[in-house]
Amino acid sequence: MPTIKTLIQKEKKRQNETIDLIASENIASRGVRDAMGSPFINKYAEGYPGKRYYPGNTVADELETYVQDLALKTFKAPKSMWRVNVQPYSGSPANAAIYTGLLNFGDTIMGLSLTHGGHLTHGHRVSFSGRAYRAVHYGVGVDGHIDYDELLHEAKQHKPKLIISGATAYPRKINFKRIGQIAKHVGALHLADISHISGLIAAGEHPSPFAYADVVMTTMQKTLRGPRAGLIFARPELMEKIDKAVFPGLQGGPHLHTIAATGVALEEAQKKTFQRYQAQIVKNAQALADSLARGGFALLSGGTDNHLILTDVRLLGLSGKEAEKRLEAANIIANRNTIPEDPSPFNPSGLRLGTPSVTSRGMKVPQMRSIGKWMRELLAENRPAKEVRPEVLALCKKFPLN
Ligand code: DSN
Repeated sequence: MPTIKTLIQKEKKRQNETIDLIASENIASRGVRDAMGSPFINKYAEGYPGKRYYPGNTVADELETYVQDLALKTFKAPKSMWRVNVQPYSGSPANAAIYTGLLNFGDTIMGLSLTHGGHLTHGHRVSFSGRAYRAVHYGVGVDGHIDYDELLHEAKQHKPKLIISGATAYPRKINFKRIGQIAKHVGALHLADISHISGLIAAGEHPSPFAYADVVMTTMQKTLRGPRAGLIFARPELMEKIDKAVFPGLQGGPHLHTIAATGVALEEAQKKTFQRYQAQIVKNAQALADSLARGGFALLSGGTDNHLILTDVRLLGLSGKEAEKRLEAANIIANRNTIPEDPSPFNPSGLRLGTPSVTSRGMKVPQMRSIGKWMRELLAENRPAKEVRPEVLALCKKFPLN
């Protein structure tokens, strides 16, 4: 019979002995994890600083205000132009709050299609976002880059109320300026969902959308290396509606312990080491992409500008699922992912690889070359997983989790 304690030990061991290439995952610091277990977990604080529905919230007010300031500072968003809500439980609820706050049910929204690298909450038919709203999509062209001309064409045709930029499986820089201009041109609001690349943006490794968006949303747990949470930034005139949609519209009491952990991650983001970390994430992704391309892998868009790589494994005679399984047998974790030609997300032909987690462990370019070599051996040369696994374990041992 397991106990939670033994399961935690088991999961810790699994993570320590695994190379994690899931692009949305990372390793939260000890400080972030301590804040999650802090006494803030005991407190209810419905409402916002200075306007709570429960007593005993003087420290909670101080906490939430401080974390709001840190969030604005992290993204160099001037207080005169931006407000932030730090209460969303995660990215999907944050997007739900933005839509319900700013739109009416049935309004048209437009986002990157899921099979081209978007997100379920950007209007996919199985998500509330594709059911409560009329969703239209743009995609990537044959070169794997977002087709901005198609985006403009679709936007002119469908006149969406909201255009969403941002992706979960797009390896190139996003031209937020162009999307912002298109949104203005058709009278739409522009929501930049920067969940995947927010750490890179905070460190200047990817252009920022703040000058070109009306609303910016990010999760905290990906490149920002924080807890599972969401942040919504908005122009002051939009924020009141979004605040009301978060609470009392969709959520109850804020998770103050998570807000405290968000604050720890954002304090960490002010440090020089954070800048270096984000730059290394990109260097590592490019080194891994290079090693895979040399080994004959087909990379969507030919490479990467950010933290992730998308590879089409059909040329290796594999499905995404088979590739995922073979890697896992050798303790390398990467998720199967759709690529543009896939008819549905159920049996995709792609594999998504990301470097935030391995970079947090301290791995650099030489280690990326080893990972690229093992992937080649496992997926292209049929080397048995039991031969590769001891080599993977030896590398993991050199780079333990914090
Ligand atoms: N599940 C996240 C990802 O893997 O990109 C998005 O929500």
